[in-house]
Amino acid sequence: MKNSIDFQTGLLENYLEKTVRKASDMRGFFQDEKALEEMISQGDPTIYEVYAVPNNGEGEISYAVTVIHPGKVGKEFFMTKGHYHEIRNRGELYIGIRGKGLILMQKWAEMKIENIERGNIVYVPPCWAHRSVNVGSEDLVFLAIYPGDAGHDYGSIAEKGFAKIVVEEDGGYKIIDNPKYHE
Ligand code: PAN
Ligand code: ZN
Repeated sequence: MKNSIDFQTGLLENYLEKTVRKASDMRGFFQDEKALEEMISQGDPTIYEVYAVPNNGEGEISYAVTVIHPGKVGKEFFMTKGHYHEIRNRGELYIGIRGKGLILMQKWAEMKIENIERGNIVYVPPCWAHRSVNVGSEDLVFLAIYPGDAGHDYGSIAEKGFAKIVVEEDGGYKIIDNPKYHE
C-alpha cells in the first residue's frame, strides 16, 4: 500500500490501526496513583496515541507513529506503557519527528537512555524493553519501525516497571530510581 508521512507534523496518511491510551488505561504505570485517579475523574485525558501500519509475520516490517501529549501525573511525565517484544530477539528503530523526549531501554540490570528529538535515530537492540517519555511542553512524535512478528509483551513491565522514572524538577526533568522497582 502506498503511504506517506508529513515530517513536520508526523501525520501518517494511511494508517490501519489507531490505539488511544487514556489516563484510565494507565492504571499501575505511574507512581502517583491518587494524581492519576483525580485526572481520570476530571475528564480522563488521552496520554498518547499510536497510528500503526502492521504487516504481521516473519520477515515483514511494521511501522507506527506515536504521539505522546505533554503533561504529568504528579511529578512524572506522560509516557508509554513500555514493553518487551513478544519474540524477544527483535530490534526496532525509532526516528524522532517533533517534540522532546527520552527513550528508556532496559535489559536485565542494564539500563540505557537516549534522546528522542527531531531527526534522531534510536536503535533499540533485540531483547531490550523500551518506554518513551515526553519531557517537553509540546507533543512528542516519533516513527517506530519494527519486525512484523515482534509482538508486544506488556506483562512484565506492567508488573515491575522500569528501574528508572522521569520526573519534573525546576522546569526540567531528572531521572531517578523507581522506588517501586524490584528485579
Ligand atoms: C512503538 C510503541 C508505541 C506505544 O510503536 O508500541 O510507542 O508504546 P507502547 O506499545 O509501549 O504502549 C513500538 O515500540 N513498537 O514496537
Ligand atoms: Zn517496540
